[in-house]
Amino acid sequence: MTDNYRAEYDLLCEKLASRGVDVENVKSRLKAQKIETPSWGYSDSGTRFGQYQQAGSAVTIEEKIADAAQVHKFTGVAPGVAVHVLWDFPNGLADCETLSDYARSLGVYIGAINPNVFQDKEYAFGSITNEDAKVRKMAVDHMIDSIEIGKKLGSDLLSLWFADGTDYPGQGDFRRRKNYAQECLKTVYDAMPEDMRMLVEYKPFEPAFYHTDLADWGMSLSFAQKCGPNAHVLVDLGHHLQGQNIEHIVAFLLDEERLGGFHFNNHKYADDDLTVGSINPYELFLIYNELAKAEDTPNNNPPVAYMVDQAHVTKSKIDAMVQTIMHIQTAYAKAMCINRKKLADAQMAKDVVTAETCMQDAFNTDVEPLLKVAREEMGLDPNPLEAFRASGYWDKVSKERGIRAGAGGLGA
Ligand code: RM4
Ligand code: MN
Ligand code: MN
Repeated sequence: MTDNYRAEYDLLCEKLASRGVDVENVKSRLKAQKIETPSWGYSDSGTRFGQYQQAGSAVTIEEKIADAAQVHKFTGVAPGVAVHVLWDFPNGLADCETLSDYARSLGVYIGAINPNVFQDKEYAFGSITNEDAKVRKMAVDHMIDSIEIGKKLGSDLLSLWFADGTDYPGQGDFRRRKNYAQECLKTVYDAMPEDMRMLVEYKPFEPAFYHTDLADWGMSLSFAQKCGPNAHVLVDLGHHLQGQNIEHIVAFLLDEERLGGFHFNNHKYADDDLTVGSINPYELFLIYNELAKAEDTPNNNPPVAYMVDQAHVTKSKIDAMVQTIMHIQTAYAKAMCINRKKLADAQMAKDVVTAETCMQDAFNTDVEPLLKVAREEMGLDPNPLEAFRASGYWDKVSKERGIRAGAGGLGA
């Protein structure tokens, strides 16, 4: 790509000014948005049919943090690294002693703490919904240990996903399980320090075949509301049925002041963990439209935690994560290019075509020059993916690390 983006940027500024868009404001918001990448996105992953190893995949938490630090180095907006307790800290707290300092030395920090109550054999019939009180306690204790890890690592986010569900009608009692879950969540909530937030993720399918106990945003919201003001809903984009209107859910949760954060990814069929924006960039844009609007007229919604939940099987891992950040920035930038006044007028005038055109015009705007200028102003290379590739980091670590066993989070 020729980089006369400055001239293109000037033209874009004129176009955006005519839409009532303040470009300086757009750039400063792009620079301020922080997106967390997941430690498990840098290790080997696979499908339920097999594990695939890549030369260079991270094994230790230190390697995962080092890889995440590269994504931050080249994008400037990804300083947080979400961690998965069992995969990253097999020895619990003992593994965390010097980790914050290490992360900080690389310019990043530890973000959301993800307990894991889905892999141990005890959880075959559920964790917080298990009929066996001992198993429920085991799950609660693990989450409370995870809070301690979070405190040690300076994290203020406890991010919860449960694989709980049943495979056949009659297998479990929905309401009894609901009440077990609520009781456990409240116990964990009460163990959090005041400045910690609980994020409750939902998923309508998988691994259970017949029902999942936290199946949708309404259930997460209900659990969160009953826990207290620091419990919020986490929207994982892959965790929706086909055709579901995610931006509507986002708007509703924002209005309820309970939108805690995102797990960004995209899906074609189910929870495919594809790069966010790769299948349906318009959906991502429409989600960002709700977020950008909420920033214009803030209520008491908590700060939204922007997190990525993608484990790439066939893409090169750091490349994919840099690309992910770029897709997110593109959607956000386009959402800020909407002519808000024209849209509001069209809505009032019941002019559906003009209203939709406002959305399409923004979505079809080439925001690349703007993103490049914003990056340049941050002291970054305007083309992060090319710059990362040219840095030689991946060649170096893939040679040094090679293919190794134990580089697995997911399913390893
Ligand atoms: C789940 C969910 C969780 C993630 C696990 C590995 O589907 O998305 O957030 O931690 O996968
Ligand atoms: Mn997720
Ligand atoms: Mn998922």
